[in-house]
Amino acid sequence: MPNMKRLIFYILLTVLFPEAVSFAAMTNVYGRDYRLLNGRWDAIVDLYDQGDRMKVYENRKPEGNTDFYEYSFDGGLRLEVPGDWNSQSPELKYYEGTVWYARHFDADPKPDCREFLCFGAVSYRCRVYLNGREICSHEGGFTPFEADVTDALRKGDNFLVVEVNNRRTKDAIPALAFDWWNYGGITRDVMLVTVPDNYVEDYFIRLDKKNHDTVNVDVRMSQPEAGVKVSVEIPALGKTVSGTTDARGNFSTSLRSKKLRLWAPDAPVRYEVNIAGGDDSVSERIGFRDIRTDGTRILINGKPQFMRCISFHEEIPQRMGRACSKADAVTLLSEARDLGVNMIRLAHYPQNEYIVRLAEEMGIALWQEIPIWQGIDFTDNDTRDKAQKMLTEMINRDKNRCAVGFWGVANETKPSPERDAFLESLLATGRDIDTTRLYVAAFDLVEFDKERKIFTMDDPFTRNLDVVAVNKYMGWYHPWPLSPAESKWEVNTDKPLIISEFGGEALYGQSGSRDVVSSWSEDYQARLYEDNLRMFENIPNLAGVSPWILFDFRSPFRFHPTNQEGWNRKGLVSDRGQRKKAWKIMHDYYQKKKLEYEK
Ligand code: GCB
Repeated sequence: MPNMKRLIFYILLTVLFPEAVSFAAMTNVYGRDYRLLNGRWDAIVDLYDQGDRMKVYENRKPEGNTDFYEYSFDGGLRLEVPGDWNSQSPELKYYEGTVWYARHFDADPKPDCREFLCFGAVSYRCRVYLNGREICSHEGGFTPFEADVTDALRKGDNFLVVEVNNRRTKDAIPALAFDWWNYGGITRDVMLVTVPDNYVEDYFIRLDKKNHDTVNVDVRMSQPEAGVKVSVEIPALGKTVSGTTDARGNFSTSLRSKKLRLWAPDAPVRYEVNIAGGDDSVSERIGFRDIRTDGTRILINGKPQFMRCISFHEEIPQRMGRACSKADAVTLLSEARDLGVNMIRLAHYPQNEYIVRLAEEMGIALWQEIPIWQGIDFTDNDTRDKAQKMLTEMINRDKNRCAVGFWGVANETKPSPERDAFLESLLATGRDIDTTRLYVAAFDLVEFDKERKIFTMDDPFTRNLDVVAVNKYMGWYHPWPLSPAESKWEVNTDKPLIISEFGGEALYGQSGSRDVVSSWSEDYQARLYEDNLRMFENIPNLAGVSPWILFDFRSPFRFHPTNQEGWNRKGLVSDRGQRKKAWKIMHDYYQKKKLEYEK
């Protein structure tokens, strides 16, 4: 379509069908015709934010004898993409501010195709310039976004600049302080993706909630054009369904097969699914599973499950940097699997697709959340809009990943009318897109009721959730009011309850008293685990537990000069990969739970 016609078409599209263009990114970029723009990029560190004034994105070079520019991308710092900048140079370890990234790349745009620049994630906010022109901006450090660069892309050399800024602000998500490292940079893959003019922009393919031999299919083409042929094929089932789009470019249908086998943590079956629409086609492996609650139980495909969970940050401790590759995903997930888990809570933000896809392949269920982590300004409507966008971006990216069983909307928030309205809007946003997962949030409000001698929690918002989760650090932040065996719980007794965090710190190799918290010893941490596991026997609606955390992780919250040195030491595994004593206790507990539920 010539440029003018294309412009009119999109203006009309936006006016007539605003929702048709509201998707942030195309589904399944890794299934497309793409070229990675990873590698070493040139970089300028811009502490005082002067690059904008100098228009560094124009990349000007002196032409006449009187010209000069006080910047150049040539001959300076070079940074690896994907990657955080903090781990790439000692000067940048604590850096929070702006870095300009730049690189050249060659392109050969095809006729009748559209070209997109797709970013897996940039932390935290960015503006993208192609050949001197701003093409998009994005806020949010953990979700993907794309820019249609069909009109900006040149045959031959192109110059791409990304202004990245990771300064913490009150209105950001997360906000001013959080218990993990504020890594900045282009932290995930950058791709140039080529698709036909009218392409399969989005699809949602999942098991029907009632009939477990039926798969529901929604496909949306990028253009609102009726009569475009769409087909969805699952070769292993010998099934194809096809039809044509409606005036909005949508096609919905379902597919039945008595042979359909479901994905479950102990049997991670997935099927190759081919989606074709007009001249476009895209494929990927998709699994089908049902997850629901029944009273206080969580059922996967009708079978009660105890969620043997663990958390990790998207960080490789040995490198003190963000995890960003498939090899990193193997490192993190193989250690999780050895612990005996059937689920991971990806803390505290959407993690990269390598992790999500590999977990699914390995049969590990996932809880994925957005970083609504303490300190969020619930009175700010812009922050709420950002949260809704982040949630939408997360769900859209991973809605075809059956491993994801839980969408988390918040961690450790306190009741207030503003908080309630904010979180309710998130639940509404989520449920509008996806009703095939359980919605959960983690709270730290469980208190000991001295009169009744019982642990309780009063947060009416929890009624809106499918599953309630509680972070409770008995034996660490909270001394025991009673012995663990006497500690009874009465928290949201009508719903499944997950203990989403518990634990305490220990320095690997440090021995000390089993009774003294400040020994920071493996012995005290092991005792704390024994005590907590004992207490869990008194939680009638317990549907899963998740120790905090698998690996020691970098955190500016942790000042202790000898025991912490900038690390949160609650890991079951140290920053060097050594397993602490508590690891074995948790491992044995999970073996026992597995057998109990297999009976
Ligand atoms: C929490 C937070 C988690 C922290 C942890 C801790 O409750 O959810 O992000 O890292 O406590 O170690 O204090």
